[in-house]
Amino acid sequence: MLLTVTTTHVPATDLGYLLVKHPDRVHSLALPTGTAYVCYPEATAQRCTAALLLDVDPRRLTAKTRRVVAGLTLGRYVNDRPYAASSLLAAALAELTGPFDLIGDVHGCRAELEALLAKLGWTVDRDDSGRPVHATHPAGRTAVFVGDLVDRGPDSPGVLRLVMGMVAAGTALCVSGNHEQKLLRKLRGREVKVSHGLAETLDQLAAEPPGFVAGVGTFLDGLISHYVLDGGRLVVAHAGLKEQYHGRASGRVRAFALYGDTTGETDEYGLPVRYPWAREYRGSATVVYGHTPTPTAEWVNNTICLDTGAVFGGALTALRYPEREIVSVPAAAQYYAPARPLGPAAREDSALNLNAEKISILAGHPVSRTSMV
Ligand SMILES: [Mn+2]
Repeated sequence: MLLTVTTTHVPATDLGYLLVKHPDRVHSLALPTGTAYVCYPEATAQRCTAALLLDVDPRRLTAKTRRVVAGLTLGRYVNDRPYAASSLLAAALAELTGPFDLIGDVHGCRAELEALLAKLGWTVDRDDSGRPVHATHPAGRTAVFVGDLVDRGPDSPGVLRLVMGMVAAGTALCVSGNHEQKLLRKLRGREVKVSHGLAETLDQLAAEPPGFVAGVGTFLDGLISHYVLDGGRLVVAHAGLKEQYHGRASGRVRAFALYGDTTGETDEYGLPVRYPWAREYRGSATVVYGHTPTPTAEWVNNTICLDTGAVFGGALTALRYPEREIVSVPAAAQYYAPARPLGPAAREDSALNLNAEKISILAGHPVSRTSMV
């Protein structure tokens, strides 16, 4: 985090007295979470700027909190990156009030993303080859992607190029989906199972220059797992987030945000069973997420899933916030066959499979059928 303060009150270097930090020196202070630096990029009698840089050391943060969490089967996948530092950023963004255009799981459907942005009133900028690289909205809206930009679809690099441009320019935010995490691990040389549409993304990235792929790695590594926006009234996480986790940082919070409330069980399609956290949600913050494809985006207790299965031939869906208006474009094709038919919305979900029923009885509360991971 970087904070700068500038004064033009002559003599401007009096700022140094005010901060008790000499303008000619670089000051550093060790903190429990990292190191704080204060320096002066400019210090003249007319104009003086002090800069505070907080360099968070994620290893120091995680070393304090790392412990074996019972039941956290995904722990080894989520404890390897600076989630705690990210959480500081998640909370720091709470002052962003929108308006937002929140966009569901794109999964490489670049043409549908372009169509959706156009329908929402965005103007897409292109490079010399005609590829979309940036977009702006005349009303200054901010796009928020709920993650799973990549895999299965026809043009994951094209989606990344556009979203990376928007994020870099500050017209979009993006949380990480589970597919971003898996792609990042693959790009970092880790052993991952090339499944669920990752092979398509890797093939597509192989046609891109190494510099672009390196940029993708940096982008994915910088994605945090949830945002708290609009003064705490809006929470965005790929798989949703229950109230007690909002603005919090831990491996368990991160696992929930990326993968949902998994039980460790799988259903008859080999897909993970998840607790229907949204049906029990009673929080005041609106929670917007994706991850579980449903035929239509529906409100469940002040939460909404925007994944309407574009890559499976459904639609790409956005939520205008604070208007709470749903905007959708149909997919031009079914790009990928779903592992099982698209399930009903959580509210209507009554057809529990055997595994889920068993767990429901054991756990003493209802369980939803799962869907694509
Ligand atoms: Mn997902």
